[in-house]
Amino acid sequence: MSLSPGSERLTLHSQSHSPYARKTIVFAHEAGIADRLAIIDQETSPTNRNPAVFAVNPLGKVPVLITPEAGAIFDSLVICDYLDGLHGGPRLIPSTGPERWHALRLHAVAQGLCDAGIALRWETQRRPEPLRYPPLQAGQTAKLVESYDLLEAQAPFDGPIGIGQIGLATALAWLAFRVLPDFRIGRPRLTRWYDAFSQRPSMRATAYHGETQDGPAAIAIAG
Ligand SMILES: N[C@@H](CCC(=O)N[C@@H](CS)C(=O)NCC(=O)O)C(=O)O
Repeated sequence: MSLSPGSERLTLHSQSHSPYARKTIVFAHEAGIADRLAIIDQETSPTNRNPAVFAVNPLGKVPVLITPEAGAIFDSLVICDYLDGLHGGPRLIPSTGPERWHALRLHAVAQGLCDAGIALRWETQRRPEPLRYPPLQAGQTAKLVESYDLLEAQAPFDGPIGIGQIGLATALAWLAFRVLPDFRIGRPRLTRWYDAFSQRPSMRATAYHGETQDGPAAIAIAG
């Protein structure tokens, strides 16, 4: 495929089961520039070092976008912000006004859902069983449930599609994919919105697959 000057492909270090990575790819689809991304799938875990990812991000996390003018950029919101400057359509991250703060706040809740969901998975599945701490599991679950309730009551679902909705849809899809606490029960408004958003071509083209690859559980509890 030949691309016009200034439209060279950009390498995205990604992961087929990362909600943060999927957000950036759905964002590119919604911006009409998905063909600009050359996606490289990476496995990452804090217990299983991936040197190729550490070479571009000292945090060892994906997504990372390699840009011609600024080198490797992360995290997912920064990548979305960069991608938003590559297309001529309406901004998906509003640049001013209340729309900006509503969109970024919704994005922040979505980001927090992913963070809490990952922390919960550590406490329920990923950490060796003797090292799990039930109060932490309960605390992370509470963050998910409180956020679902807030979204059901208040989320602004009727505006134009942007970073908030993209982040939320990819977060909820990941929570369902990992069978974490169900956001659907008792939340018809959130469920209706999610089911409709999930039918968008950007979501249908980017379904999650794959398993987390943690390192061997090397620690044994003494005693
Ligand atoms: N705040 C980051 C989070 C990125 C992140 O946690 N990515 C996970 C994959 S879902 C990762 O690479 N984790 C590896 C690690 O924690 O070492 C973002 O929004 O991009």
